[in-house]
Amino acid sequence: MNKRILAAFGTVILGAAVIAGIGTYVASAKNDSRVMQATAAGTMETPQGTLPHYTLDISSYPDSMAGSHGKDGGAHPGYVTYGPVTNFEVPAHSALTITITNYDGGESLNNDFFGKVRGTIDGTATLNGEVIRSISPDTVGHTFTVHGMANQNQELFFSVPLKAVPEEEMPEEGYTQNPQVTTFTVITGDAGEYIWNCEYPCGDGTIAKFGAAMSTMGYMSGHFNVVDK
Ligand SMILES: [Cu+2]
Repeated sequence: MNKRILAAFGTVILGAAVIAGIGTYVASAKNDSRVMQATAAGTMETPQGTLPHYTLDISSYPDSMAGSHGKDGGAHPGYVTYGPVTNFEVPAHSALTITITNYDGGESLNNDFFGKVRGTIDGTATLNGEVIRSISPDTVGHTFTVHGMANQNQELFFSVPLKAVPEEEMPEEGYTQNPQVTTFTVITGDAGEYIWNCEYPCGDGTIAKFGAAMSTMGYMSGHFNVVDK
């Protein structure tokens, strides 16, 4: 094999190893044991018939001062974070409506793939009440992305981009009065343990902005466990 191909091959393998390493790290990190249970909300008509309906209500913030990491912001007051917790437990074979209130600004994804709403009922979400299928990949605050295999034949994938709060709406102190509210519904499937994370590069300058908050459990990632009720 010629040297250049060999080198390119090596880079790909190294990249794959790094990604696999991050995945393994995220899956094994359990430094935040707080878990939010989905709230029961009757039933919902879905393409898969009438299903039990549950809701989750979470937020994303430009720093860790909202209280979810302690009143002084915890170990990393400056880290962007989801809150009030980042570990979720949701019932299997149910319709789950997730509402995420984003108080953070943002910029460009490094992969437009995550600008689209994926894996929700109808492939849609609502943004501040309006139906969307995607947002511009250069106005993304964060994403909420669940992907993974619970075992060989069971996978769960959905990903929803959160619109960034415009720069001029981001106050110097505290949080904007005009957060971006995104709501979407997914069908959970079989019980299994999954991981969610944000796919917007919102960490600091390390690891191509996938370091810091992006690689610390409890900020931009967490557990997403689907359980039999
Ligand atoms: Cu993020």
